[in-house]
Amino acid sequence: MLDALRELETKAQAELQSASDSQALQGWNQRYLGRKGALAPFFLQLRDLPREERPLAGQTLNQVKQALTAALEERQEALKAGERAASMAAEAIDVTLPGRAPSLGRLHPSTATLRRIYAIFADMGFQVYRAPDVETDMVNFELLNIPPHHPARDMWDTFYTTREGVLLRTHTSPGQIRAMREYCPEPIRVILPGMCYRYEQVTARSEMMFYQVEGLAVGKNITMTDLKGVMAEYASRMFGEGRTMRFRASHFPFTEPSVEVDMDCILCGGEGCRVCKYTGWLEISGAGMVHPVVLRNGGYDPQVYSGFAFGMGVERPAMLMHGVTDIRYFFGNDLRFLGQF
Ligand code: FA5
Repeated sequence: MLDALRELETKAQAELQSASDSQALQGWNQRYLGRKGALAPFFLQLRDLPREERPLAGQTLNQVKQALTAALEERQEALKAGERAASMAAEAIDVTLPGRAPSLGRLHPSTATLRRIYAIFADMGFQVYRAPDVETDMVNFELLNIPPHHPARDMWDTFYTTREGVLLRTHTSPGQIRAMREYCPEPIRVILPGMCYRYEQVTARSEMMFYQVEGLAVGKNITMTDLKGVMAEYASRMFGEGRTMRFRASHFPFTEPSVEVDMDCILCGGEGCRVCKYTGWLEISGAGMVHPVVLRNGGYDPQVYSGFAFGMGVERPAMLMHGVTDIRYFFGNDLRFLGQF
């Protein structure tokens, strides 16, 4: 029996070494160590051996069983390590390859321009006041001295909501009313940035949505001179030192007197070129002294208080500064354009 056992062990060990996957190992386990495996009959035979031979035979049988069990575990470990090494080799990552650069976001040119404008006016003591994009007809028009059927409504036509009297604001001027009603009777020095909407033909210079920045100063003894000084300071900081300013008579229902503020053309210095349409001047803002009716609608007594207001676009100066020829690029969402800033 002992010889047969040794022979079995040698055969089993040899077979184990040639088992090359877990399925083969399972088969081997069943064949030798399983309940109906090759070792099982030896245990039965033990009972039939003469009493004095049993201890040695039993001991040897247990040794062989333990040796085979240990060999199986060792082989399983070795196979697993081999499989791990193979999968690591197959899925290896070359850490020396250059990575994929994440595309970096950046500020939209309108946002960047707005931030420059905020900084300039902040230095002059103007704080930012936020007013809603969705407005009422009352605040967008009527309280700004533009009653129904006023001809000025034509050039400031907009998009209407399904709710009667609620619309998308055509300019940032309704924010004047909101700021005045909030601060009255305190003096005011604010800028009101935000998106405006117009129902009009979209062209290279006109969009149906664009940013404006409104300015409003209300207090005692505020005059046109203050407006002029603020506009000149803004133009010099935004477009370069020593700008020449020009005020042209104009009309807005919510200012009296009203002006268009021009500066000398930043490209030709006033000589005349294609950008300034050979006039030598560039328009930078509509402006004027706050109309007494508007002051009163904001809660201020026009006999005691006065103020100036201005409203300017944001994309048009950005076009000038960056040489952009078509305003439609700003909200066309084309990364080839946006990626240049
Ligand atoms: C107004 O909107 C007045 N509320 C400005 C104002 C405020 C005057 C306070 C007096 C006192 P206007 O419609 O001209 O004015 O627009 C002002 C600026 O907004 C323009 O100079 C231009 O830069 C910009 N803008 C107007 N319409 C468009 C448009 N369709 N696309 C792009 N920018 C526009």
